[in-house]
Amino acid sequence: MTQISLIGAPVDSGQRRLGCLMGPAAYRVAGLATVLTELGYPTTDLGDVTLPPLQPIASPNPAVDQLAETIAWTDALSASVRDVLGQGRLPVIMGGDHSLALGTVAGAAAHAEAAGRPLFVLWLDAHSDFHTPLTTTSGNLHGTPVAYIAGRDGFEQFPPFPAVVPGERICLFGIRSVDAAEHAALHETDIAINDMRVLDERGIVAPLRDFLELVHAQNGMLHVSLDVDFLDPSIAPAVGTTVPGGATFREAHLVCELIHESGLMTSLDLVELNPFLDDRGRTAKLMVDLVGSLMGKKVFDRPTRSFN
Ligand code: 4U7
Ligand code: MN
Ligand code: MN
Ligand code: MN
Repeated sequence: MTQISLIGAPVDSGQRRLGCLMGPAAYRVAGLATVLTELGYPTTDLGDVTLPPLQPIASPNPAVDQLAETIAWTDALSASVRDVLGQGRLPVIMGGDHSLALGTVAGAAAHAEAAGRPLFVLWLDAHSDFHTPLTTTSGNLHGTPVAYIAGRDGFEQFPPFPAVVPGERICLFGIRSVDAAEHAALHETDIAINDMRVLDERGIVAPLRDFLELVHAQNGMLHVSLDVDFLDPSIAPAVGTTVPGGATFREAHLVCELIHESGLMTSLDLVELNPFLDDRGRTAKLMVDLVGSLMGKKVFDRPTRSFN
């Protein structure tokens, strides 16, 4: 049975609305470890990663906010994720804003490279997060991790990304807010763009299976990065960057169930939960339920199609 390590990542430096740093505490209160244990996974909570005191770092783009903190989180979380994967365990990162993925995916990429396996990234999000520190106008670095992972220029102040993930191995899923600079840059890549228009037309199953089949065919590792704003704000209000028209309750569960059935996920980020904006914990509880589905909780046990 897979062993799980929960990593608390109270990252709040990637955007300006305070509160994401309470995310790890909210996941604990909502019972994440208990859900995993009840599903039969030996689960260890490693506690929260912390940062030493930092000196400010200036960016060539004056809009960029909290660069030193975000670089330090990148270093620290990359090391934690790499370490957990090296122990043969499944890291589940309890965020924290999405800038934490600069580090978590770097750690996964370093591990995959050492293991001689290709890393794939499934990005469940309303946004494409394809800015660089040079193109962002908001200055909020939570809008940049996909660009870092894909090896775009502009991250010279960050640790070099260990093994760039080619566009064919990245799948954006659920997006419905893409800035002009991101849109232009995405056109130059082979990243799979499953925006809501595509999902409305094809449904979520076919495009997701297409991607999971690629991962399976190449014996890949699969990092899943789940941004709360992937979900429709009517079911998941506790996020700073709500965008209407997101995944429904059942679409989100079905995505998670299909990922589980594939048996392919090797690391998971839970990001952008802002418990200060929640409605009696409902978003935190929904995220925990989705992790349940990702890890095999089902309504009814029946034989399922599998990729293995
Ligand atoms: B998230 C934005 F301008 N693109 O750069 C930006 F719309 O991790 C949003 O997906 C980024 O929540 C959202 O600030 C980052 C904006
Ligand atoms: Mn995001
Ligand atoms: Mn988002
Ligand atoms: Mn286009």
